[in-house]
Amino acid sequence: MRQRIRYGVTAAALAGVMLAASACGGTTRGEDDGSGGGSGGSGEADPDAEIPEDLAISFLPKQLNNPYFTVADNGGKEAVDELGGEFKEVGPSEANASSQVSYINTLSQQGSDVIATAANDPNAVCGALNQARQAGSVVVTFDSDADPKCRDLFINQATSEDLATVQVEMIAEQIGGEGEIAFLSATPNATNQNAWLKLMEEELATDEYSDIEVVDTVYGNDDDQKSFNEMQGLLQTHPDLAGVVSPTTVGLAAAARYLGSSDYKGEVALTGLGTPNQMREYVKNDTVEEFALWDPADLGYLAAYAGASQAAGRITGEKGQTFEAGRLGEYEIGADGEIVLGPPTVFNKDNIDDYDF
Ligand code: RAM
Repeated sequence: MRQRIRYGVTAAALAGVMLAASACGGTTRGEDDGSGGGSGGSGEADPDAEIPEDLAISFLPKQLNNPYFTVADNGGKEAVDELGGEFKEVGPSEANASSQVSYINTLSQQGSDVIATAANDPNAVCGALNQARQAGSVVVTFDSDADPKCRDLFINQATSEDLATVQVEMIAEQIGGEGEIAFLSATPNATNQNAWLKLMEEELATDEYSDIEVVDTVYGNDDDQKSFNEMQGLLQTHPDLAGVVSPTTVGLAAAARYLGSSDYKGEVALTGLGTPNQMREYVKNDTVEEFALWDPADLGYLAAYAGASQAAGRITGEKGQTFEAGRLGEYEIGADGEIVLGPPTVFNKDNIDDYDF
């Protein structure tokens, strides 16, 4: 077990740090020599603070064995290696609402300096995350946020509005602007998918899309077999279905597998968010025309740099602060501690072979 780093500061300064920390519900570990010092989200940032070499930076994805998170966490490892820290990846095998709680508790007990996690539920993880913060961890959510009260920073893959718009535009185009569509989502509690679903429904309710009707939303729970079965169920339940949007890499790949070997191939459009490596064969065999994603490795990489920067005191989570994220360059913190990676990429036959993740 890793020993917690103690603040090497005077009693008066320490009292100040603790006051600031208790006001915002979190503290971070500082450096032994007192040159860096931790910050709890409201203290002064020191952009020149050294990032300590031995930071323990742990990744806790929604679930292990999801290729998307394997790539994201490996991006995190790349950053941690560059920073000379200790990387760890732990996580549940299923993306249930409360499946991450015991992992958060263990990481906190082990003295992880940074916990980078994609929340399966915005609230179920809250108590454990806040306990970890009180014990000194910086909590960075990436991919899927927790309640902002329970984390320091959120690394969003793109703005939720951009992700909703790109998926609505793709499905509208692929079904010729009219017909019934359905959503095949991840888990019912996922913060990220729920945000995108809400915005997609709002966009589809505007005049521009008045000829498109959303007839169903089903949940594959980011489980391959359940997603496959749910796709089959959608097609059987709605004989007039023109298209399906699956805003999850697990759901989209499973749905494409079902669609590609069914009589619906070429009749029903399928799009959403997927990894190029999982979707390549379905794009090449004309099951799927176009889908979108960001680079998951960049997302993990940015999460690690952001967490390390906050643990070092370079940033405190305030809007407008900036930090260097290695090969990705400089990023700025937005409202509510949110940092946006960048716009999504659309993949189709023309460009899919340019990507390998
Ligand atoms: C799945 C997960 C993840 C989501 C991607 C698009 O891998 O649900 O949270 O961001 O799909």
